[in-house]
Amino acid sequence: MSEKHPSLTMAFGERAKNASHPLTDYLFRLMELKSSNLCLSADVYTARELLSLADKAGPSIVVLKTHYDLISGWDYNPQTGTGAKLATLARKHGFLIFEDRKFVDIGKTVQMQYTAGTARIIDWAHIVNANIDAGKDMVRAMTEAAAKWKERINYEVKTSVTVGTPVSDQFDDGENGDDPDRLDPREQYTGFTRDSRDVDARKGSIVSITTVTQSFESVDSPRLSKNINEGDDIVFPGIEEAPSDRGLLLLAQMSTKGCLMTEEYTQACVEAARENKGFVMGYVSQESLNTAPDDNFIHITPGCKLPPEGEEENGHLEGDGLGQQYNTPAKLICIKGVDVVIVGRGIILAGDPPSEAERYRKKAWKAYLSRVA
Ligand code: 6AU
Repeated sequence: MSEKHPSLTMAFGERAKNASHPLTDYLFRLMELKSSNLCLSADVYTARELLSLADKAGPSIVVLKTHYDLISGWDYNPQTGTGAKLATLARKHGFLIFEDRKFVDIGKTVQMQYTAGTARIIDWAHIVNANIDAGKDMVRAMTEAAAKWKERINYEVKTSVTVGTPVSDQFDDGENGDDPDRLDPREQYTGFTRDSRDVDARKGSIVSITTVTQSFESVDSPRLSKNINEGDDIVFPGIEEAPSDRGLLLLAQMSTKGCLMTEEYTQACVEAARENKGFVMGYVSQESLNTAPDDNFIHITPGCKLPPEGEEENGHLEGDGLGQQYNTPAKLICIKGVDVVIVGRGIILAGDPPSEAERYRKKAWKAYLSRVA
């Protein structure tokens, strides 16, 4: 890490102006607005706890980090489920959602894990992260998947329904039956009603056909309009809604004892970030990796804890006994040069998590102010 890199002394508001990713620009401005560079790692057990914690700690944070797969009772409904509820809280309190999925696989598999399946992570998480052990092509695969998704959600679904008398070739069961696009409910669905008196339907006469055609119409709002219910559209004052762009953080270094990520691996992350600036926002790392003159990546850092209130801040912090190691916000932000600290158990296990989140917010912000002073 070069101590003199301009990103270490530049205010977040200034860095927003040079950001190559719309979400990084937004996040830097949000950080200035809320005087916060705190990410809460909401590693709790149930969806109810997650939503309650997000609502209560929301005012102190700029990023809420999830591990959706450790939450019991996660509701997958795209309109009313846990992801949609988190998105509502994110708009209300002004924070971004970061699903800590640590993707690592061949490009095609990762594209599917990111955009499809039960969780449809891309629909509700502004940010995800990836371990690029599989190689840099995986980052390109995710970049392409996110671009396709964005193209798609920027169009609102328009539905028209027609009912008509059938003509014989309209009910050839085999026709289009193998076309997967036809099965996508957002594109086209055709259903038909058989005469209910014919129980086995073999000789049934078709009395009506209902065709539901859905077309896409361009909309300006960055949000997924189909996910918004009445009363859920409160937006945090002082800044516009987050852009609909999606962003990636590369897991370049880990906080754990004996981590096997080599310097060569970390350097490959730096190259992948520079090659995919339109999608990669920055890194999950333990220090600043901005070295080229125009590097302006954001660094989000776990393994952060404060000693209990009133205790010496420069003393040694115990790990968790399972490999996790901790540093204070002051060390990570002022000495290591990272931008946002991620805190999980330091806040969650406190007697009063929202006020502990506020204590971390103040400490981390003070460290940032002294770095740029
Ligand atoms: O503050 P903690 O130790 O309770 O939680 C730290 C959180 C956990 C980890 O899965 C995550 O941060 N994490 C990561 C991430 C964010 O990718 C990388 C890493 O090197 N160390 C780490 O703890 O949810």
